[in-house]
Amino acid sequence: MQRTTLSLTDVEQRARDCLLANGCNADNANALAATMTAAERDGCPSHGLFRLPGYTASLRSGKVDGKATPTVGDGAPGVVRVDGHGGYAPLALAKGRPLLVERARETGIAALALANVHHFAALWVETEAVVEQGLVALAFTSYMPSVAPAGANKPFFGTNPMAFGWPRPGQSPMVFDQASAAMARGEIMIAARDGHTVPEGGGLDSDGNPTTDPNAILNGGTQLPFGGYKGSSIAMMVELLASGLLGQPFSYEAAQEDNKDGGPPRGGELMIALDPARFGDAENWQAHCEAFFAELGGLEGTRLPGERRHRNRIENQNNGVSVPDSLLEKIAELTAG
Ligand code: NDP
Ligand code: PYC
Repeated sequence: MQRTTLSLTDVEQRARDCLLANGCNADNANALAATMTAAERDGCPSHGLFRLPGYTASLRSGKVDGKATPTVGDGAPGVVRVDGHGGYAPLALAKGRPLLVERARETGIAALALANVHHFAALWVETEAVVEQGLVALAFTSYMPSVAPAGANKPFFGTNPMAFGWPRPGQSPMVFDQASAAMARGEIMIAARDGHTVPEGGGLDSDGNPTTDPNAILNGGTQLPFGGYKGSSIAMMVELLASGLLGQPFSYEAAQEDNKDGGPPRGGELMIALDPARFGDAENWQAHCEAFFAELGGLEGTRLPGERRHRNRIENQNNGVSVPDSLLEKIAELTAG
């Protein structure tokens, strides 16, 4: 596959230009372009420019309002509610984050309840933004039916990621971010695009047989949860927290209302932020937890989640990122109209 190396500035500019040409206002285009660029920067291409054709499709079909202005309100002293008014999640997150952080510092724990948003991104982006303010953070969002619950062979749960972040003042925070599927759907789509197989355990074909063929999983088959019934329960928890709790569509309902344009469905996202100085070890939590990370890191073969990303970040900020030419051509076409 032919590829071209782009600076991160160039990545962000191409994303922004394409979104502006297809109906986003500047606020939404900037927030989405920054989110995709962060993914490219950290070596997570399945949630980088790869998502731009889907975002564009959802603007062109009118499913998503690229000019939406999210509004921030109170659900309770510790619950910040943001209505995305049918726009994309990144701008709604940016609008709600300052109050989430303020409330978590005031009360020790606060939640951000995002409604009426379209989420198509990696969750670590918003999780890290809260953790960088010195808070512990969790994030959950649902998707559209992609994953068979334990015991079933048809998709019902979304790929339903959850992220968890821990602040490490003075150094990169620890953030893990994982689908409750064995693999994110984006990774399976990239394997299909590039003609690769996927690891065993990723999915079933349309007859319910295990397969490593990404096309068989994507076209009539199903993805599987990670770790069997344990991942299945996590996927169910994410549906309940990100959809049921917030009055937003479950994955199966999101699919029923979706126009199948290839862009993100409407749904919700829950973030929870905790102030680590308010739970019993105000003086020593940081040193105590750093000692824990040191013990963990001392075991041969281990690394912390997020370390790969932070290594990529340094490398890619200096040297740029390599993007398939076929994707760049598609983006140029979409930008031209
Ligand atoms: P991965 O399985 O690639 O990675 C999951 C986590 O495990 C990462 O935090 C990763 O850190 C960490 N990790 C990987 N290997 C190790 C290791 N050897 N030791 C310690 N930690 C490790 O991610 P997924 O395929 O599950 O998900 C990819 C992305 O897809 C996520 O960003 C997710 O938010 C996104 N997604 C979004 C959805 C949406 O609806 N918006 C739906 C589903 C997924 P590191 O990055 O440093 O490797
Ligand atoms: O990779 O599973 C995925 C995904 C769904 C929505 C955004 N990413």
